[in-house]
Amino acid sequence: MTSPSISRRTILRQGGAALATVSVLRLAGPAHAFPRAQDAEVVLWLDQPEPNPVPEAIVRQLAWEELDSWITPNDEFFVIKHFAQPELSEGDWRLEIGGLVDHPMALTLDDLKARERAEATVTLECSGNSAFPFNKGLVGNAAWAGTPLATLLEEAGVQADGREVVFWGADAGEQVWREVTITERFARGMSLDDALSPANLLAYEMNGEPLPPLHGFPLRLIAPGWYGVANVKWLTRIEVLDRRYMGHFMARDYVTIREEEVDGETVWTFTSVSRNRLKSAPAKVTRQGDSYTIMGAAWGAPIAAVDVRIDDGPWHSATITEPGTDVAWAFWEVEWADPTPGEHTVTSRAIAADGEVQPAPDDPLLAGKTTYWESNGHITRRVEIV
Ligand SMILES: Nc1nc2c(c(=O)[nH]1)N[C@H]1C(S)=C(S)[C@@H](COP(=O)(O)O)O[C@H]1N2
Ligand SMILES: [Mo]
Repeated sequence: MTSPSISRRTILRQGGAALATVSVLRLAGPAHAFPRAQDAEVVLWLDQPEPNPVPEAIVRQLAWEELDSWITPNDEFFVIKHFAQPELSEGDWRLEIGGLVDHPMALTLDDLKARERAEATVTLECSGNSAFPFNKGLVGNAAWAGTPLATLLEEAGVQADGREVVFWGADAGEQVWREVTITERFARGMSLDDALSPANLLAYEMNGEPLPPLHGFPLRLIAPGWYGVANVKWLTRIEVLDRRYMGHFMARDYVTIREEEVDGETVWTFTSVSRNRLKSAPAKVTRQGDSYTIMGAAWGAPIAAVDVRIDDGPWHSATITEPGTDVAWAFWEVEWADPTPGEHTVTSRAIAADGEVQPAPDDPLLAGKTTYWESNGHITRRVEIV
């Protein structure tokens, strides 16, 4: 957490006065996915993230202007934790598999590593990302390695009445349900069908290193295509139930409430945060001499195209510079010809391979949403051209 990028960002966050004098930042280091950024200057956004009010929960976020590689390095990958971080030692740690299975198991990390190895590059986004001025960077892309969940569940022998698979973390905290105060562990459930997806990994490696403690050491679930919350860290138990699991993070928090009109009547619907939604974000504006480029990312679905607009002007097609995959972000860029000096807004929208378009903030789907989760509307950033 003392990486140069973080300390530099901390400096950038020290308010508007410092920003006004340091409105341009010289990029250092390799620029793998944004090659033209090599010796370009980054023009910092005017709307820098506000100070994080919950440092114990949002430990770290992506600094968009520093994005220069398709893979997010471990020490720049955002961190969300809801409870105090558990200290797990590899020696004592076991993964239990229990509930409605014929062969309950208790596996060591070595047992898991001895099993079939699988790798997947997966973008994780917290479903609370970009809902507030302080959380603009709760997204990252990493190469995860581990063992497939499905084969392990098959070996455990899920019984005929098994419907749901619950993933338990080692972390816990106090919650009040009605008048009862309990100590609840972080846990998330998935239907058996969803859990058996061959894409799901029990991951013990992140970008070629053992899973870092902040990201769930020794083991976490990686559920490609699901919002961050489904990817349970510090995993200790997998349990098969015959009914849905309704813990805090399924049924109270991470619940999206929408107001809808059905047959002329207003109804509110409640859904648990699950699969990713289509989204994009402008990452940075760079300048080389007099020419400006806008770069960004798009994720949440296989990306077919990205459009960008300046102020209230027309949409321009961006060039996809890294195509991404169905579960890993794409990168894009577009030239910004002759910007006029002064303040401008930059907005992007992603178009998925199936034709779905990232919704505008006034789309009924978003306008009727009363909770902040799954805020996947167009993102607008502000920039000043001097
Ligand atoms: N055990 C446990 N797993 C967890 C969490 C947590 O608080 N405890 N937070 C979840 C949420 S809300 C997100 S967005 C992702 C963040 O993963 P990261 O910190 O590795 O980026 O982890 C998920 N898994
Ligand atoms: Mo999250």
